[in-house]
Amino acid sequence: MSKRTRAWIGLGSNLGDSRTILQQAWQGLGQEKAIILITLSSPYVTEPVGMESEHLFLNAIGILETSLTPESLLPLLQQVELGFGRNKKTGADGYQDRLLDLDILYYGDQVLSSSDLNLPHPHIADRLFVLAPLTEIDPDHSDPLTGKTAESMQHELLQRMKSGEIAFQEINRDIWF
Ligand code: PH2
Ligand code: MG
Ligand code: MG
Repeated sequence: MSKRTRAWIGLGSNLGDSRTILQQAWQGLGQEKAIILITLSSPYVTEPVGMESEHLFLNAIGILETSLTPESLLPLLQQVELGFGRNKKTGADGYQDRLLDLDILYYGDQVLSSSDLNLPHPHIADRLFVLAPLTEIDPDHSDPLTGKTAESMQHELLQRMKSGEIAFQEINRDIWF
């Protein structure tokens, strides 16, 4: 029995039946032999951040345990994205509307940067759609790079929004079904 590591996964969708897609994607990951699901946050309805789109996102955070390395978890997540109809990346710059996005936010306390994977995920501190669900399910989780807890990162981000340093990010906690 190989060692299991905890991974924090960001789930997002702004096309199609996002609620069903996120739930089915998460339950589908739980069918993998090498994955044990621990917790899924509430869904959050969020405005698109860092991209222009008419379509609101549904976002959530899940915690799982896995014997897979981050390098083998990543292609598995990409397979699940494709299974839910996500198009392969186009050459265009910027973010596209998507049926399903699964990102590895943290993998244990591992810090790594390669051409296809950066850990921790580089944008966590700037995204309320990550920090709100993370604070909901794991407020004391500390970032391996900065040592800051999820709750304190959320607090700092909200302060930056209130001071007008960055734009407000609309977010509303919802329920699954
Ligand atoms: N994902 C992005 C870019 N912008 N905005 C919201 N609200 N939710 C997302 O999941 C999201 C985004 C890139 O992956
Ligand atoms: Mg993403
Ligand atoms: Mg992604």
